[in-house]
Amino acid sequence: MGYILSDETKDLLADVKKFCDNEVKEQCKAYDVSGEWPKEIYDKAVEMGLSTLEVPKEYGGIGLDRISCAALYEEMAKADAGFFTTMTSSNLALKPVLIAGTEEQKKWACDVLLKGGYASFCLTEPMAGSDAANSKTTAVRDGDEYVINGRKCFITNAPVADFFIVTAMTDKTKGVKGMTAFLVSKDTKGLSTTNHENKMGIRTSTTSDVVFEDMRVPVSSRLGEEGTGFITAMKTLDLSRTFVGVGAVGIMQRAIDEAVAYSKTRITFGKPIGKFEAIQFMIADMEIKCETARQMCVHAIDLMDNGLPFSKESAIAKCYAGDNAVQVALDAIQILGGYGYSREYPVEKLLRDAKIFQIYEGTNQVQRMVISKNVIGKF
Ligand code: COS
Repeated sequence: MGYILSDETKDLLADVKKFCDNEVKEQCKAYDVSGEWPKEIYDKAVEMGLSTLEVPKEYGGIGLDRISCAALYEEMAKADAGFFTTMTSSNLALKPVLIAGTEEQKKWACDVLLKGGYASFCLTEPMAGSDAANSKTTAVRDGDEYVINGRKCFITNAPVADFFIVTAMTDKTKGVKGMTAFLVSKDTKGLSTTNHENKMGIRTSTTSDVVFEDMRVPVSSRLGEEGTGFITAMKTLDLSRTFVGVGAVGIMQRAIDEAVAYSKTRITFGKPIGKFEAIQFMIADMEIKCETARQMCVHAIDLMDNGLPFSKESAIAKCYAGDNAVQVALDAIQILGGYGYSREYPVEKLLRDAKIFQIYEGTNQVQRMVISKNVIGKF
């Protein structure tokens, strides 16, 4: 399946596959229609430790290596991309804590997740999406506290999160160097979630705005020094974008599996459509895209694991996988024809789910900015 795994991980993967096949894949169809957050599925997944794969061993987690995480995340996305999004988003929020936090902050955040909690990474604002530096959220120092005011939007897990990573401007005159990150507990006065998004896809994940109204947080909740928030956010996204690519690979693999199964049973002109070269070559092209994307993710992980620069490769993996997930889902719909367009069959959902992979954790236009900056450099 494209990853070289230890026997231990293969066993773990088999357990995750079993869980996804039996408890997620079919069940999520109804939740895709209702848009309801399937708490009972998530309770079981959290119980199994699927939301804390990346919590390091020194903080009580299993600290699974990145390739193993990729294999497991792909399996989750194959079952349901909203499920994958929910499971990976707490790890996204944990990354800035592990990058810039104190020992106390790391221990606290890991404990919250290990006890079954969720977390949200709050960078995006109504006027600061791709232009993340254009943040309007402010944090004003007042003695031993900061007073935070502002609004974040499109925040995954927000309605269920136990802690939030919040970026805010501590000094607007310094541009990106005036942004600071904070680790904020859900119980903090002045914090609320609102405007639950009714999304096109990944409907089993929950997404909302997060609002801060004169929210007071202690100085000890600051992640790193003042002014380091933007760089911490960028480092976080560099790490997480490869896993977004992995999620898109999961969608592609599911699309291929569905298209292959259909092509063996659907009879046209007296034989299964899989016997026609027109279909065989479409499936071959889908496989080329899927396996290429998977290996791009593997390559980015290899660079990370070896302490080499990986920002460009992570962006390439996310961008290529996201763009091709949309195309491969469209191809699966084409192979299923009218049935592919029907909500009774699973492939139209794959297209709706795939679309977000070109948008979240940096649009694919932003990925191209990152890639071109790395290739061309400053001049
Ligand atoms: N790692 C470390 N430092 C980084 C970095 C990275 N990956 N990316 C940028 N920086 C640094 C730069 O080196 C620069 O510092 P210096 O001025 O000291 O050289 C500083 O950060 C500003 O960088 P840059 O000028 O490239 O910033 P821009 O405002 O042009 O923004 C993009 C760059 C577009 C890449 C950034 O805003 C971005 O990623 N936007 C999308 C945000 C996103 O993914 N949102 C989704 C949220 S999660 S769903």
